[in-house]
Amino acid sequence: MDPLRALRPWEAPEVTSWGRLAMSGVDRRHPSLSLDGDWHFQLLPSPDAPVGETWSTAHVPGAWTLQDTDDLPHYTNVRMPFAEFPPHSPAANPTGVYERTVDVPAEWAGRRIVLQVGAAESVLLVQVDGRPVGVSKDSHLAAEFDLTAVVRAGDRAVLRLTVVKWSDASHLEDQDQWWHGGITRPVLLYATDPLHLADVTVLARADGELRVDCRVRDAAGALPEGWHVSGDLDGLAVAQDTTFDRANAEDERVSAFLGEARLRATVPDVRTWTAETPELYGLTVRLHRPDGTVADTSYHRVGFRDVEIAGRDLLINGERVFIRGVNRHDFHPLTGRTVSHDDMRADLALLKRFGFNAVRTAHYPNDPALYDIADEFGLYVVDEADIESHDHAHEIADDPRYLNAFVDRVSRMVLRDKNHPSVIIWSLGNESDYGANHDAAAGWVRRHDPTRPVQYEGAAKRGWADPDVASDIACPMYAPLEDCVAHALSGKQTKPLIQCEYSHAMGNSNGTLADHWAAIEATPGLQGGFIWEFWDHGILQRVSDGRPAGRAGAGRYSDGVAAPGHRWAYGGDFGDTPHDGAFIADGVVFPDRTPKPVLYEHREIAAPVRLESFRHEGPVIGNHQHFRGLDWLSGEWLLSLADGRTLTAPAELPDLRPGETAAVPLPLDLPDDGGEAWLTLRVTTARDEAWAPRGTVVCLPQVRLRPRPVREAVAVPERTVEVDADGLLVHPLLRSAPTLSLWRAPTDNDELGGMADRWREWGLDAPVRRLVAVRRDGASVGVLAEYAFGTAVVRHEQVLTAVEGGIRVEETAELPEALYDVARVGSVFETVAGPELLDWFGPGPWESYPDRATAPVGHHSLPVDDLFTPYLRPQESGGRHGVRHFTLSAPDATGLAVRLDRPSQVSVTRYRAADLAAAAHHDELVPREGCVVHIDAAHRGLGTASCGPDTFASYLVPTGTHRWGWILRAL
Ligand code: IPT
Repeated sequence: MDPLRALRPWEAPEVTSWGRLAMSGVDRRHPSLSLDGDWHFQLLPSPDAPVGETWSTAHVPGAWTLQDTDDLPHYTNVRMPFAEFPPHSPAANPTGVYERTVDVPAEWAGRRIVLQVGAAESVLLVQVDGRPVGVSKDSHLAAEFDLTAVVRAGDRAVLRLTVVKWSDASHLEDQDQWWHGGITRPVLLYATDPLHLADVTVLARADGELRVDCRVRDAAGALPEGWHVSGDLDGLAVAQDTTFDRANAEDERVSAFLGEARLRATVPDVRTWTAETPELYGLTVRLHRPDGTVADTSYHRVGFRDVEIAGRDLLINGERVFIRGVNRHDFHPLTGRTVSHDDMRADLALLKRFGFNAVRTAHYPNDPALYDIADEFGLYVVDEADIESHDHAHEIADDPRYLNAFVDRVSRMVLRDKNHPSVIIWSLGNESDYGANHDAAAGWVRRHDPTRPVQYEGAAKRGWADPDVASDIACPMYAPLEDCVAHALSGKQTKPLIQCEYSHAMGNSNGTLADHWAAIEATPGLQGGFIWEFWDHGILQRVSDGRPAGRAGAGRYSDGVAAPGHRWAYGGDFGDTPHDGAFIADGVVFPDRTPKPVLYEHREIAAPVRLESFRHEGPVIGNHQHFRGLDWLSGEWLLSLADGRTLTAPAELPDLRPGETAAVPLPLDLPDDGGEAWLTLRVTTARDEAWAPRGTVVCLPQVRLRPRPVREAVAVPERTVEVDADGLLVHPLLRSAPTLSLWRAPTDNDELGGMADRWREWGLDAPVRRLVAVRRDGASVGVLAEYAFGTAVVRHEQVLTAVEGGIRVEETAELPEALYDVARVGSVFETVAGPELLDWFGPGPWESYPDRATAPVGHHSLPVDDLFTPYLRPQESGGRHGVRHFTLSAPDATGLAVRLDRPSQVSVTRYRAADLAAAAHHDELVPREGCVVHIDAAHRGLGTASCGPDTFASYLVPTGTHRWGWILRAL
């Protein structure tokens, strides 16, 4: 047994590391010797098991749970996957032994040689040539070890990294995500001069003041007399601050073992950094030997900006900004927590394109690349420490054995990330109750970095305005909007109110997002929040053997859908128990980063340019940004008329400062005919941005120019309508006649919010129809039916009238009080096979529901198969809100046209609600040949009840009489 394992550090919470170097703000990832690639690998059943003779291979970086081992991914949310209480871990404890040889470059002779392991979960033990070197915990931050004494330049060394999956630290890493094991970020070696920069702290203020504090050490011992530092900021020389040196010398504060020096400069006419204007300067810090030669350098991209809280406002450079944020995990459907630089860039570019300006690194420090990219693209970051003790939160928050771990995890994050302008707030972690261990960590941060606020939801929970808790921000999760507004209006608010999590994106969700933002923008004291969350964490799984596809799965998905023979796995799909099912699929993007409809909704809600109104002199444009004008944008007018025409003209965007509005001339004439009319301003990027090519849509603000005429005149009766013995419409275009529907395939919100259970109890999913009477009256047939839903009965009447070219359907349904909250009231029918394309006039083109309906009204066209959104667990999907009329056509232009009396919720898919409700994954669904069409008089909002508030009362389906009418014609 090796000595490190004999010490059993995996059950010693007070041991956070041994032999590990201090974290610092000097980024050593480049240049370096990469040790990524295939390593010899063994997976032991426990850390006590002997290492055997037989080795396989494992790729580094990468979790072993996704690399053909028998230890598969396991998903739990709150509960721990094992029964042992903290600080204990189970006896069956997968332990990976990674081994490889390393040729230490000969030119490193005389240099200080350091090993960096980017991330390992949850305990890392390091040996070189059998000698113990170090131990580390804290699964989402790098660990560095000084190997100078144990390797020789020019020689070969055997490096062994042992990773123990379960430990005392697992109880601190109980985040809502898959459990994995292994080395998940890059491993590398680097070398420095013995005289080196141990830490660099950059402070760059919006007034152009630059201060760079350097800590210097010499591995040889005492620092040589005469060392000094210098800096260069984009060609501007940055000098060492002699006042600082004198004060240090007079105070005798520093010894010969710790050097401290400060660089200072004032940048004239500084270009400040904000999320809208991510201006960066390149700073090189040089450490010189007494003879002036350079011993070490550190490169930083510097953003000049201020963060402060004034009263109840969070200010960036003195401006109260809205925080349009999302929570982001490090995730990839093939590699788990290992995310490449390119993938991270694509993540953040997507967020920028959809109007986000902030990321919370839920719930641990993300890969270091994320912060570089956030600096570059312009995103505010709430940087969160790797602490979530959800299942045993109360016990751990005050457990002194874990005190060290709390301070260690928070302080190491701050030390690593403090030089990033994007980081504006430190978060102490997530869902870990609130105890003395948090206060200790907060105390460390406040002393080390007084330039940024600290937040922690568990502390804020004790009182949003409480000055004594470790949170400068009131950062609740899933607080009802009315509570937030009431707090802001109470006169008692003392802190900015920014929800750390809101609007839970599980399945077909995020209802009322626009209502939230209307309130936030209208209520001083409310500043925004972070949507939960970015990713659906579906792991690509082979259906044949149930194993993760791993890196071999590359390319086996597109447009959010797994290729045949594959599916997106969620909790339970790997035989993992206990598990929390599809709760892991709750993001605004699919596992392959395909945007869900809510992203388009968000883009419009976050629009930097808006159409405020239309006056007789023309549309009024407003600049809703905080820091910049509109010169980075181009515009185009689209005038959509109900008669099918869309007129276009280039738009000149006015020169507006933030907050300003101006009326502009409209270079288009509104025709007298054409009915309802909508004016859209199509806003795109005017030039290439780091996150989007020129021409990328930024937003589509819209105003209505002319309302809808009251109702289209009914055409003359010309013949009779045919119904069968059950009173059901017989029509050559329909495979099944329109019948009453009160049900939808439950969304995740419907399921977890309890509505779906109630609907099943009421029998909404299995109505029993009874024909009551058929009455003929000239060209009309009146059909009265009763639908029994358990004990409740709904009377449904259809009056079918032959009109020119088709049939007019007028429907009435009387919903009794007993059915006080149903999914929908409307008709459902199925077409014959053939139609493949939906053309419609209404909001679009993306999916919309009554409480998620910001899409602009216009003429839209999509293949039927693309209307459906493949939410991971099949559920209600594909709806289009406010549809006025539509056609469903086959390639030969045959098909049907429907004109609705009122703008209505419509959906066209290949699935009956029951088909969707019966499936757990998409590979189980069999598309129908025809189209399943729903036309709803009323449709329930989506809300966010899977975690948080349900939709508002105004989006529920009322009881009483519902009337709707439509005309069906052949094309
Ligand atoms: C909250 C968690 O912070 C987050 O990790 C995630 O689990 C989210 O909810 C739901 O998906 S905690 C919840 C119990 C309120």
